[in-house]
Amino acid sequence: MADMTDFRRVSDDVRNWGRWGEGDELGTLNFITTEKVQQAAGLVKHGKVFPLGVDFGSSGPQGAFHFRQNPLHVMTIDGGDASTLAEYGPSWLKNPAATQLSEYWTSGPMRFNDDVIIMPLQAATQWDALSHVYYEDKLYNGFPADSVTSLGAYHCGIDKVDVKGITSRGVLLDIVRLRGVQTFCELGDPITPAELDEAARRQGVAVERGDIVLVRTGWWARFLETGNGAEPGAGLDWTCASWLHDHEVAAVAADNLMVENPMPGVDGVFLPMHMLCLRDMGLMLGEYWDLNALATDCAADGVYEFQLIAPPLRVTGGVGSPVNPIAIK
Ligand code: UVW
Repeated sequence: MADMTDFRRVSDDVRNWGRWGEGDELGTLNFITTEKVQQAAGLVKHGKVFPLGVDFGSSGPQGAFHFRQNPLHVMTIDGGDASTLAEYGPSWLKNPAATQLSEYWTSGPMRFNDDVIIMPLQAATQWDALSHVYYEDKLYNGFPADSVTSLGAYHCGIDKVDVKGITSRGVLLDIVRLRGVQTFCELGDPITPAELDEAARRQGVAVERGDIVLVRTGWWARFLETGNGAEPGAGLDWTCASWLHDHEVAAVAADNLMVENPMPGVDGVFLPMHMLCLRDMGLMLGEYWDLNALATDCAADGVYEFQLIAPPLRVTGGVGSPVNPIAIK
């Protein structure tokens, strides 16, 4: 197994600090040029739309890890309020909200419902911002780790990438299909750089500079069958960080919970690929993306490239964001 010496050699190789300037907070999204956005838009041939986001609700994949919960969604105004106020009148509860709502609802037919959601930004389909993972007190581009405070990420927050959309050419690499497995790639053999190359070769697609690469491991399909959000499956081996670097990829996303393989490929190091991608390369990771319908269509028409549109929310100082990505062919 690799050790910290191997890890440090790779981290030196892939580090993009200073590549786009000392103040850069976009990282590899800099590979997405105006020409790239144009090229991606040109991939829309049929108007077929594939939403890649999963449900944000109580049946989501969280719960096994005690530090993350599924979204808590509650109604704050609903039809019951309208009926009760009509029956008991505005002063029944001595509540200024009730008084105000009755003013809206005394004349005319309009009623409305409101709701609130409380959730970790990492609960379901998401982008990891560059400030999500760090080591040795440094974020991407050498920004100090303590610039992420209780007020939010001063550097490398998700709000900093808004200028990029995020949109580019998306390429699906379907490892479920490559391995010929029934539903998902079980824990055991991590997905290697050679397999990414082989998937691209067999699918007849080239991974190019500025692409957003989507890797299908089948994990989400398995979760829909079992409801077990803690079941580990095969993810990208940590050496895939070098592959992503060499291909000058803009971002990578997968249908599983952490993109990378859960078993450490570097002795004693948890999430080495997160450390290399987010902190050293400045490459964002997307997790819990539902790639099933897109993969079915790609297998049917043999086209594994598309326009991908995946803007995060502008959460001020957020270290991640929910997203409902869309692939369009
Ligand atoms: C961690 O769990 C630290 O990261 P992620 O949610 O990106 O897998």
